[in-house]
Amino acid sequence: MQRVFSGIQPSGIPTLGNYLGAIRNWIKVQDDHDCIWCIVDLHAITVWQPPAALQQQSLEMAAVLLACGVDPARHILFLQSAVRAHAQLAWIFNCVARIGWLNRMTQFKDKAGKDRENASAGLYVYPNLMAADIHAYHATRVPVGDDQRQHLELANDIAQKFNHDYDVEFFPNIEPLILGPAARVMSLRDGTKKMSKSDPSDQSRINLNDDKDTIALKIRRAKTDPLPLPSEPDGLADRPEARNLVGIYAALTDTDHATVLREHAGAGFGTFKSALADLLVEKLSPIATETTRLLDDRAELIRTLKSGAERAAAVAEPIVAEAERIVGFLSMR
Ligand code: AQP
Repeated sequence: MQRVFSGIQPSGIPTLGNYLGAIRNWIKVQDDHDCIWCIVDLHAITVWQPPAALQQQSLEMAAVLLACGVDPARHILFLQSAVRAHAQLAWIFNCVARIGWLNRMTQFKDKAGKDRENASAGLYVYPNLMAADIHAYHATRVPVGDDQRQHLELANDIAQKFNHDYDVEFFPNIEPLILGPAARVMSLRDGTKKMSKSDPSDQSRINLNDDKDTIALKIRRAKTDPLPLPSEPDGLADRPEARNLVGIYAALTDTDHATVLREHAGAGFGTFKSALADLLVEKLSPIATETTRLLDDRAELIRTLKSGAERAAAVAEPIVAEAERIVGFLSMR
């Protein structure tokens, strides 16, 4: 079976965007892949996280992932900081990747914003750590959204340069795992901005632990325009907020924009939002309920993460030890 690696940052409660763009796909690939699911807290601190909040968010992330259907018995679920191999390999990759490559990464530009000089050095080398996350397990498949594609190409560039510089065939090529059309969910307050768990406005997103009244209220307040829904997807071209809500409906029902519009053409947003809120409650309420149940037993969550970290380390440590040997580090073992 191909080995899959994917990570999610514990930088807040995961959102509907994380669910439709990533987590839902994780569940789908578990049947026919050997999966390593990582809560990437090393990545999370590239942006300031209050320490107590980071601990709580890490546990909440574990609970949400389990509630969504991540299977910690057949696969591996763990916290990145618990497996030292990630940081060790990332340092080697910092020395392999070229500054010019990192300068081209659009996510750094987006996340650093205008105050680039004040961004952490960690945010800048984030793609090197992501490459290390994957290569530490010799994973060959990574489920990615469009926003991560550039990072995956960089991970392959790093592997090739490492193999070339040290004259080895050690790190394999990674291929993106494409699972149907990418579901990119946008902010409920601004249809041109992606929905993010760290957006300062809670109204901009649906959190996977929102209760049904909160979901209904957020959808009712979601920004829209005064026009009714068109009958064809072309009619959504200059209407980012309308397109976003239709896209969410389509993703939740496993259809496309055209199918949703055939059903709802001519409807005003009052009617459509109410149908969308009902659908969201139907799909997300079981996740929220199960998350709350899992969070009630903190000790069991920690046990699951500890067992995951031990199994992850058993895979990654020999691979990273071999990379260190290739580089020329003197072994003290
Ligand atoms: N709005 C989104 N639509 C579709 N997919 C999304 N993802 C994130 N937001 C959306 C996908 O979720 C996975 C995990 O993301 P992450 O936590 O590692 O980082 P991120 O992409 O930066 O997610 P956030 O929610 O925006 O986090 P913050 O606010 O901390 O920056 C990725 O596969 C991503 O594509």
